[in-house]
Order: sequence, then C-alpha cells, then structure tokens
Amino acid sequence: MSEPSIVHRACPFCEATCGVAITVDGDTIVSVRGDKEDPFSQGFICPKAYGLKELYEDGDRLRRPLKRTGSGWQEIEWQTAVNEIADRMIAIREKHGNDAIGMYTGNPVVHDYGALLYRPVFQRALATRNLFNSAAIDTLPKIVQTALMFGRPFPTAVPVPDIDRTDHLLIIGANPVVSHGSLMSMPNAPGRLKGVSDRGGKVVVLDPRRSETAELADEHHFIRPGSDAALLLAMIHTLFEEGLVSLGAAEGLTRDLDEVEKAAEDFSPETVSNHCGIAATEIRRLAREFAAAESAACYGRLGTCVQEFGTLASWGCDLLNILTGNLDRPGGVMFTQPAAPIDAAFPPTKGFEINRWQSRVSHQPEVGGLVPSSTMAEEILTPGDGQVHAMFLLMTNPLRSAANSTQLERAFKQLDLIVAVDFYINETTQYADYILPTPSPAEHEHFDIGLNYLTVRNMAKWSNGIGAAQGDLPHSWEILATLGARLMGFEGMALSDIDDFILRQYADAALETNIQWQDLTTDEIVGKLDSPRGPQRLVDLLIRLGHYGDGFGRNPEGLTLEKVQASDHGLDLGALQPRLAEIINTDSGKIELAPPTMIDDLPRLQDRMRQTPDSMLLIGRRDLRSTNSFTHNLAALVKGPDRCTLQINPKDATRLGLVDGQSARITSRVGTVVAPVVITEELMPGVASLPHGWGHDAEGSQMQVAENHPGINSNVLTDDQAYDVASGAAILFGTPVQIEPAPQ
Ligand SMILES: Nc1nc2c(c(=O)[nH]1)N[C@H]1C(S)=C(S)[C@@H](COP(=O)(O)OP(=O)(O)OC[C@H]3O[C@@H](n4cnc5c(=O)[nH]c(N)nc54)[C@H](O)[C@@H]3O)O[C@H]1N2
Ligand SMILES: Nc1nc2c(c(=O)[nH]1)N[C@H]1C(S)=C(S)[C@@H](COP(=O)(O)OP(=O)(O)OC[C@H]3O[C@@H](n4cnc5c(=O)[nH]c(N)nc54)[C@H](O)[C@@H]3O)O[C@H]1N2
Ligand code: SF4
Ligand SMILES: [Mo]
Repeated sequence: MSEPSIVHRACPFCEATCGVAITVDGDTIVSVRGDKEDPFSQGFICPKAYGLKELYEDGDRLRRPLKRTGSGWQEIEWQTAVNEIADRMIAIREKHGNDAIGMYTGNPVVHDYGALLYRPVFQRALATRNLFNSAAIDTLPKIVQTALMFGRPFPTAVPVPDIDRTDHLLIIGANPVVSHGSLMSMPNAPGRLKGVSDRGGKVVVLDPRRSETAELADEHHFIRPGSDAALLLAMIHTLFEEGLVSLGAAEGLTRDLDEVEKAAEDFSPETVSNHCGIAATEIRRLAREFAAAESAACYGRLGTCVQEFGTLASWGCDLLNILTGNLDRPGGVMFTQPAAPIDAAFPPTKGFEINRWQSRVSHQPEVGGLVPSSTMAEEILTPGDGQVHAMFLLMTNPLRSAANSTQLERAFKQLDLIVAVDFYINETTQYADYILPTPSPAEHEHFDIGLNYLTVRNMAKWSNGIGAAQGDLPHSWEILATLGARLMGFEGMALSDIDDFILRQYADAALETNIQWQDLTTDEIVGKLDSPRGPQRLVDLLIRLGHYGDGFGRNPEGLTLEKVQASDHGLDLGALQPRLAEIINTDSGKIELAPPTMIDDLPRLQDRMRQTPDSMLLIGRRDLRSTNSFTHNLAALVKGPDRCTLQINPKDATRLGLVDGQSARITSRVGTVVAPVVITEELMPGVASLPHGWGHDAEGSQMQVAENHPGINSNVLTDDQAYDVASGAAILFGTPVQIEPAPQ
C-alpha cells in the first residue's frame, strides 16, 4: 500500500484560480478539496473543482494521439504524427503560401502555461496572418480599448476592480457569482461581493437578466442588450453637467478630456433612456452615486464585450472610472503587478499596433496580430490568394464556441488538413486528421502567467501535477516546440536544443524590454537558470527579471521560481498598488481618452438609438457547473435537469404563445434551433436567453456522457456577419431572433 500524498495546484476551470488540495494514492485521485491554506482562496472552491478528478478518470479522454485513416481512427506515436503533420504543412505552404494555414487557440490555453509560453514561438514558425483565438471572440473590444487608451498589449493594461476595498461596485454585463469573475481573478466571488455590501458599500448590477449576481446585489436594473455604451455616455454626460469630473491619479496624465465632453453632449440621460430601458432620473442617480462614493469601480465583462457596441461600452466603463478619479486608486480599478511579467514575449514597441492589415475577405482590422474569429469561415470558404486550407486547433471547440457554427462546419469539412491539440473527439475534432492529446490538467504543472495580470491581489502560485501522467503523452509545449522547429527548417534537432534556442530568444527579448537590471546579459541569464528545461525555466526567467525578482543575484532577497515552488499554497504579494505612470505606453505618453476609433463609431450608436427593435434579442447564460463546452462529459457536472433551456419573460411567452416546459423554435438570420422553454420574470421583456457550449449530438463525436445530455448549440443562431464594427468582434449577445412554439 502506498501512502496517499497531497498535491497542491490552482483549479483550471475558470479564471478564479482557487487553490485545491488533491489527495493522490498511487495513480488514483482520492479527493479534490479546497486548500484552506491558500492565502488567496482560503479553502473556497465551487463544484467544478471536482472535475479535475472526473476529467482525469474520464474513459473518453484520449491518452494516445490519433490519426484519421480510411478505416477510422488509428493510434500513432506522437513524434511520428508531428513529422507527418510537418510534412503536410510544409507542402501546403509551398503550394498556397504561409497564410494558407490558420491557427485557432481556445480558452483552456490560459490554464496551461506550456501552451501559453510556446505559442508565440510556434506562431512565429507558422508565419501566418490567420491567427484566431477565443480572446478574439470574448475580449477583442477590451483588447482594442485598453490598447488604444493605454498603449499596451492585452493583458498588460487591464484595470482590475479592487473589489476587497471598494465602496461601490457597478457591474455591467457580468455575472461573477456564476462565472467567478473574468478579467478579475478572485476566488470566492460571492463572498467578495457580499463583502462590499457588508462593509457598508453598494453593489449595482445592470443586466438584461436578473442574474445570480443581480440577486445578491443591492440594486439591479434591466438594461436592453447592446445599449450599455449609450447608458455609460449618459452617465458621463451627467458628470460633466453636474461638475462631478475629477481625475484623481490620472490628473495630468490624460489627453482629450474636452473631446469626451463633446462626445457625451449628444447622450443626455433623457436621450438614451428609452433605448436603454432605464429612466433618466435613475441614470442621473447612478452617475451621482458612483461619483460620490469614497471609492468606486465600474466593471464590465462579456455583456459589454460580445455585443453590438463592445468597444464603445468597454471605453465607457474605463472613462467612468477615470473621470471620477477611480483609476489607480485603492478601492477603484488598479493594475496588478504580476510576478512573471510576460512582456518578454512581446516585441518592445512603443504603443500598440492595430489595423496594420485587414482580413482578406471582409477587411476586418488586425488587432495585435489577431484577426476576429468570426472571419474564420469566410477565410476558408472564399477562394483566392491567401485562402485558408488547413487549421491548427489548440484546445478549442470552435464548432460550438464561434458564431454561425453551421457555416463554420461547412468550412471545416472542406479543409485539406486539420490538426487538433485536444483530448476529446468532439463536435470539432471529429473532423481532424490528427488529434494530439495532452495530459489532463491534474497531471501537469502550471503557473498563471496570463491570469496574474488580472488578480484582485498580487499573488504567485505554483501548481503541481499529480506526477502520474497516464499514457505516453507529450506536453503541449513539446508539441509546439517540436512542430515549430520542423516548420522553421530545423529537421532532426533534439528537443533540448530547440528549447535552449527558445530560451535565448526569450532572454534576448526580456533584456530588450526589461530595464530594471541594466548590466545583465543573455549569457549570464542562461548560465544561471538551472530549472528544468521547458516552461518552468521560462517562468523562472520571467520571475527573476520581474518586479519582485532576484535579478539573477542583483537582489538576493528577491523572488525566484524556487521560492514560489517552496510555498505549497501560494504567495500573497499584497494588495494592488498604484502604478499608472509606468503603465501608460502611448505615443503621446498620456491616456488617450478619446481615440478616433471610438469617436468615429458614435454615429453608428446614434443610428441604432433611433431604431425600435422589432425582434426578440437573444443573449447567453453561464451555468455554475459548466466551463464553455468541454466539461459536459463529466457526470457530476451535468447531472440533474436539462440546463440548456430558453428563458423568456411571461409577457413575451404569452404574446408568442409559448408554454413552460414545451419547446420553442428559435430562428435567426443564419439558423434555427428548438429548445425547451422556461418562463421566468428573471428575463427583461423583449429578451430571451440560451446557454452556449451545448449541442453534443454530433454523429462523429465520442463523448458518451455529453451525448446523453446533448442540449442544443446556440451558436447555430449567432451571426458571423454581425459584429462590433470598432473591433470586428462577433455579436454573441443581442442576436435578433424570432421565437414561436415548436410543433409538439
Ligand atoms: N453564444 C456564445 N458563444 C460563446 C460564448 C457565449 O457566452 N455565448 N462564450 C465565448 C467564450 S467567453 C469563450 S472563452 C469561448 C470558448 O470557446 P473554446 O475555447 O472553444 O472552449 P471550449 O468550448 O470549452 O473548448 C475547449 C477545447 O479544449 C479542449 N481542452 C480543454 N482542456 C484541455 C487541456 O487541458 N488540454 C487539451 N489538449 N485540450 C483541452 C476541450 O476538449 C475542448 O475541445 O466560447 C465563446 N462562445
Ligand atoms: N461557471 C462558469 N464560469 C465561467 C465560464 C463558464 O462557462 N461557466 N466561462 C469562463 C469564461 S471563458 C469567461 S469569458 C467568463 C465570462 O464571465 P462573465 O462575463 O461574468 O459571464 P457571463 O455569464 O457571460 O456574463 C455576462 C452577463 O451579461 C449579461 N448580458 C448579456 N447581454 C448584455 C448586454 O448587452 N448588456 C449588459 N449590460 N449585460 C448583458 C448576461 O445576462 C450575463 O449575466 O466566465 C468564465 N467562467
Ligand atoms: S471558482 Fe470553481 S471553477 Fe473557478 S477556479 Fe474556483 S473552484 Fe475552479
Ligand atoms: Mo471566455
């Protein structure tokens, strides 16, 4: 009998990074518990954490790479697969050019530091313009907005609500009680939200659905989908009108305040009230209370991003924070100080580039090297120079997560090559030529490089793997490094040599961007890094060069990876500190309050305000026990009543002849689905809600539990041609739909 041991790591199923303690006996996971000694999460977990065990045990999860053959899936050695894939990719590039291979990165990459750190290297090897990712679905407006205002690439300049110290939290289009926070990493979201009210502060929620967060808040207002930008401009209008503008820490650090005042002139509360569905007197009160609070934070998430005016709404949120002196002040919105700054992976440019080129077919702007994900299908389907003939999918299920799945499925079916780094045969990977599984999250180590830019406290935590990886599976970084090297022409190079080469590239870039330790050289860095090869060594590099770092001996008390690893439960690096001046990286050296991208998009908003919507508007809905689509094969997380239902207000249900429990047919410009109806006062009249990530009835997929709880795929309805013009992001919330009773 072996002795059970306890492995500590961060839970990978959402951005909250709760600490878990996994009890392991041999190669069996005995239990998953909240780690009470984790200084950040203090024992909090939600039901999804148990998914670590279920995912580890899931019999449908692939433990061998697969190759599609005439007679079905065949197991293949991963190095053989990588060689075959490289040969096919090189042939495609020779025939059609580099842009013929597209790449799509999914959400789970953020929880796999190897994938995150080796992706830039792999992308350089691919040298394609067709880079899509899930951030180009869910965050593009925020990426554009923070880049234009602060001059930095995402996620290095995202103001995060200082939730533990704020007196007033205005939540617009986010449901942290269920999502546990996004671009605001914080374990125990419900507790932290309650904390605001318990301290005598106030939580106000604006949402077309009386969400779980709205239930917990002090105040909730229904708001019509897509109208947030107008509402925020009306609040800003009020601030100017009533002399409430006061820049605080941003004083002297901004440009074009008068342009903002001018822009807000047309958006008086009376003008926007009807469009938003909120009375003018209430809008004024919201603005006054926000300005009067000792400290206040306006926080917008998916509801302010994946909608018709995502960039304007994201702009409005940060303007409200800046104009009331809440940017960079305790209790307002602040910038984290991550332990392992990823800047080293970015080229050291001043400012941030967007629109350096446009997508081939619909001329959408490039954003920091990304193309809006909604253009993927047209780039595959439209013949001509630069047409995409192959896709490399890194942990994503785009046939369930991207807009207009029917069209995307048609596109994927005609590709010459699909390679998926994924551990399920699901709705998307069923079309792959090769599936390269990597170990499940419990089996691999991790460090939250990306999410540490978004935490509500500064922290660092090392996540251990359980040390009993099943099968002979490569880690994602090994796949990316090996295949990348082949694409760059380094045939036969050992992985260790490839990795040493990559380390030098990182070190060179880090020294160029990092001015803290002037006399360091790449040789010294490389010589002193003795952590194991792979992502660990890169994290060590970033930590030691970072704000808290030991500077490779220059500051012996400073942080190293070893010190982080020595603390089983994670290190609390303190409350967020003011650091605005060092964040601003625009050409002007000031926060750009009125970028032309935003100002030029205002007439479109005014046009929309003049129209009366004549259809129902469809929005999404997250569930506590799902993470997008991939947790639906885990029995504990899908048991119970069907969650994939259409929620609708009683008034609309009566008008449309819908009956609770019966089915409705929902039709948009691009598709039709049928879903069971739930009639509830939770939904604003005129709005209906369906969750995404379901529709697990694809014939070729092999996920038995999910197949028994199929639900329907809401992205059959979302429209790839409907997007936020300023960023190109597809509209996932606010899709016009017709709803009628389905024949029983
Ligand atoms: N209509 C609508 N659409 C939406 C949304 C919405 O609210 N409404 N939300 C959007 C958002 S916010 C996002 S982020 C995207 C998410 O969209 P995706 O990034 O496509 O996320 P998933 O659908 O969960 O797919 C994740 C894939 O990665 C695989 N995977 C998971 N973990 C691992 C791992 O550790 N290793 C390997 N090798 N594979 C892994 C899974 O098997 C699955 O195939 O969806 C977006 N789509
Ligand atoms: N349990 C769970 N947690 C998750 C995920 C999950 O799938 N399940 N996914 C993770 C991911 S990838 C992400 S990106 C985050 C997302 O984190 P959140 O943004 O907090 O999640 P959503 O539930 O999509 O919240 C969006 C809210 O906006 C509202 N809304 C819709 N349209 C509008 C609008 O036009 N205006 C306004 N004001 N509100 C609107 C919706 O009703 C909803 O309450 O969650 C993460 N955490
Ligand atoms: S809130 Fe739940 S899913 Fe998110 S990190 Fe914590 S335990 Fe995991
Ligand atoms: Mo997301």
